[in-house]
Parts: sequence; structure tokens; C-alpha cells
Amino acid sequence: MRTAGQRGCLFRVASAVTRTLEDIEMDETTWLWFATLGMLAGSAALFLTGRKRTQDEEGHSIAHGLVPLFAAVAYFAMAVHQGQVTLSSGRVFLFARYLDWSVTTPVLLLGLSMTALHGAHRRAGLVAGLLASDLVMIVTGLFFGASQDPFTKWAWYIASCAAFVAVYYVLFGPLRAEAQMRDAERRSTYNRNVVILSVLWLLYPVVVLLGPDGLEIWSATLVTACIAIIDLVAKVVYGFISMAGSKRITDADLERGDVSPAMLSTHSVPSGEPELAAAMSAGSLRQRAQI
Ligand code: RET
Repeated sequence: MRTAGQRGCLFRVASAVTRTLEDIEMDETTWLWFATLGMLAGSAALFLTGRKRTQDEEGHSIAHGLVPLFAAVAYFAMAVHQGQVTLSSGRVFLFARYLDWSVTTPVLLLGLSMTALHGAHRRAGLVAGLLASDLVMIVTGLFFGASQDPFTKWAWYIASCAAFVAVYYVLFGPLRAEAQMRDAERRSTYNRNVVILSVLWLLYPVVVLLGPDGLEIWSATLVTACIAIIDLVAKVVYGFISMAGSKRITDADLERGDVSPAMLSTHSVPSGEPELAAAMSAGSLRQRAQI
């Protein structure tokens, strides 16, 4: 439970952040360009630093490099005024955000699920349910943003929040239980990542609610600035945190010799020497993987 003092402090921090963003005097289009370039730089950094010793690690690196790259495409479309429509009420609706989220949020959730499940073949129904709830959250959110009639708009908002609760339920219920059955590295990486991800994701419905698509308390520029920053953290900073976790997991797996040759990335196994690879002991696996 938070005390009144802590709540007051959080409120002061939130208003200081919004005042600072307003003081930055960047218009909405400049924020969109800033996010486009930030996402491009983030994607390049994630691709360049991502390690690929095992297929799991390779999968994480590619996924986290692609997430900001896809976001850069959406931000570019919005910066050049293509990813938006002007509704009959005169409100400009940036729909390209939702195209971005409909691709990037499932990828991020899939990465987290793989950490908990240690492989793609486990609990496929549960993972499909998680991704479907996420997609429902984004699609109903898109209809919320495009609505003009108050009843329809709030009905969509509530539907989107309900789907969001289903996402949280899977992350903190069955997937967390799965993660607790794994080794210490997987367990702690899942526990850390799920908390960071869910706190960051909670900011989206709040910011959108306060903006022109919702209660119209915040300006379009302030919402775009906030979402650009949250998006950069949720995609790029979270990408680095998740890749560091995947490195720790791979280090421990290789240390224990808990990686079969088939799970090494093909470039880690000398081509034409599959028998040699199959015969590698735990120690030489570690050496071959060049830790
Ligand atoms: C909307 C609409 C209103 C209700 C809810 C929403 C949730 C949005 C979320 C977006 C997350 C985006 C991320 C992108 C990163 O790549 C659609 C704003 C619940 C949770 C994490």
C-alpha cells in the first residue's frame, strides 16, 4: 500500500515530467522524427550487439532488433503525415501506432513466453491465447481511437482494458508458474522482465486516456512526446535488458553443458563437421561457443 506521501511524490514526479516535456518546445512532427531516428539507432545497436551462440539467443537478438525497426517504419509514416487520418470532428488520429503495436507487442510477449517455457513447443495453446488477447487489446484500442461517439468510444476502451487484464493474467499466472519450474537464471530473468514490461505497458492506456483520443486533458503534442519516450524505453531499453537476460541464460546453459549441438546456431558449429559437433563435450561446447 502506498502512503499519502508516496502518492503525492509520484504525482509531483509525473507533473514535473509533463512540464519538462511541454517546456522542450518541440512540435508533434519533430517528436515523431525524433522517435523514428531513435528507433532506427536502437534497432542498429540491438542488431550489432546481439549475440547468437544458440538458436534461443539468436531468436531473442533478431526479435529485439526487429521490434524498433518496425516501429521506425510506423513513426516515419506518422512523421510524413501518412499514418494518420483527420476525423470528421477535426481530431487527427494517428492510426499507424496501432499497426506498430499489433506487430511489436506479440513479438515482445513471445520473447517473454520463450524465457518462461524454455522452447517454442511447450504450452502452444497458452501462448496462442496470450497473443490473441494482446491482439484483441490492440484492435479494440484502434477502434477506440477511431471512435467519435462517446458510448462507442468508452465501450471499446473498456474492451481493450479487459483484454489487457487477460494478458496480465497469463503473464503473472500460468507463465510465471512455468518460469518458476525452470533453472535459477530463467526464473530470475522472467521475474525481472515481466515486472519491467508490465509497468511500462501500463503507461500506454493512461497516456492515451488523458490525450485527445480520450479525456482531452493533454495536448496531442504532449501525448506524442510521452508515447515516443515510453515506446523507446519499452522497445530499445527493454530490448537490451531482455538480451542481457538471454545472455545470462545462455552462459549458464553452456557452462552446464545443457545445450545440445542441435541448439547451437549453425554458424557456431563448424560446417561439414556435424559428427564432431555431436561429439563435443560440455567443456568443448563452451569453448566452441567462444564465451
Ligand atoms: C490502448 C487503448 C486503450 C486501452 C489499452 C491500450 C493498451 C495499449 C498497450 C500498448 C503497448 C504497446 C507497446 C508497444 C511496444 O512495442 C491500445 C492504448 C489497454 C498496452 C508495449
